[in-house]
Amino acid sequence: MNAPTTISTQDTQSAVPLRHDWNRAEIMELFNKPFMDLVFEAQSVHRVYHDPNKVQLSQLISIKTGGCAEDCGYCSQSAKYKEGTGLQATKLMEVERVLEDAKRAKAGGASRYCMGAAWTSPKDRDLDQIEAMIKGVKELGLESCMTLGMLNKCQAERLKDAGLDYYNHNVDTSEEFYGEIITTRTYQERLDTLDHVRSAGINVCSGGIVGLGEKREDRAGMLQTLANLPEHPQSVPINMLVAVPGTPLENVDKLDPFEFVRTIAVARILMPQAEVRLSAGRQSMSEELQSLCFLAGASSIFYGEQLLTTPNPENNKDMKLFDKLGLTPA
Ligand code: SAM
Ligand code: DTB
Ligand code: SF4
Repeated sequence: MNAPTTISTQDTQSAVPLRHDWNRAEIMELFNKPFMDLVFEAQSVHRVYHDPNKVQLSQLISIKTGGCAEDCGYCSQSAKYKEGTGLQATKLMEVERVLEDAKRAKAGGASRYCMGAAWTSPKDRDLDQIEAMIKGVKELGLESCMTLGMLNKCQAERLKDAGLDYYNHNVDTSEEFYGEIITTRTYQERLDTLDHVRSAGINVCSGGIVGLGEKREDRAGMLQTLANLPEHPQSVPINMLVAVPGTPLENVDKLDPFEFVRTIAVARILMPQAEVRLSAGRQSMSEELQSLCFLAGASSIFYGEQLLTTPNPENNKDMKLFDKLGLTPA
């Protein structure tokens, strides 16, 4: 790692301990700081644990799209909103097609391949196919990540045995605001899945969405939940809502971009070691806004022209920005 010469990594890591006892007032105090102070603090913490000039690239694929029984108000894939969104549901993709796409992701420069399915939870009968995908992705020399909805203990252990590196399951927002967005599964059920993933020895990828119409207090609550887990998630995706026509949130007021940067900065300060991912929403962000996110401690992005069902910037556009900033992919 190319650590800055002014800071000795050994000494500074003990000065930035990993805490799991954050209270809401402390987190709100961070959010309420002058912007420059907050971003400076986040970048200082960032440099203790990360190379500030490297950004990790994760590429997504939707291995099973739409027709989902859940009612997440932001999501294009819920069967409840299919008349409005017009999204075509698909069956689980064949392993070979997934691996062809993974090869392209690897050739394009991604280091992690994230496979998402629009399920409440996987059916045991689908797991053989899922395991073959994990094994194939690993053989290509990519890190593997899955997001398949809720998992029980047994399913998490099967995925671990297949070699899965990361499992993504977001808390999405604060416990208080959660019921405004999703009614078909509880916050506690999400935390239970994270428990099963962690206990099985799979790295946890968990974050959420901002711009759902929540308050700053809710963004603080979401980060409080994540930071106070028994271990900080190894990856923390922070998504800016992609307002999809036909979903209940299509007309929600846009979040001020500076508030998005603040959310990244606070995530970085609370979870110093985690990969904080600048996730959905980059397609409508300026280069300057994305750069502020990197300055505030984002260490990873979703890469590739498609997220799950919505567009993402083209690879060459991202690489031009990396060149301008002197960033290199990790
Ligand atoms: N169905 C699985 C689940 O919900 O656990 C996995 C896939 S789901 C699409 C993964 C995450 O993507 C959601 O938890 C949410 O945080 C994020 N997401 C989904 N739709 C989004 C949107 N329109 N804008 C921003 N983030 C979104
Ligand atoms: C996450 O936190 N964001 C990704 C991934 N985990 C699965 C998904 C973003 C989806 C954005 C909307 C879409 O493309 O459907
Ligand atoms: Fe289904 Fe996941 Fe979309 Fe919720 S976020 S509706 S669980 S695909």
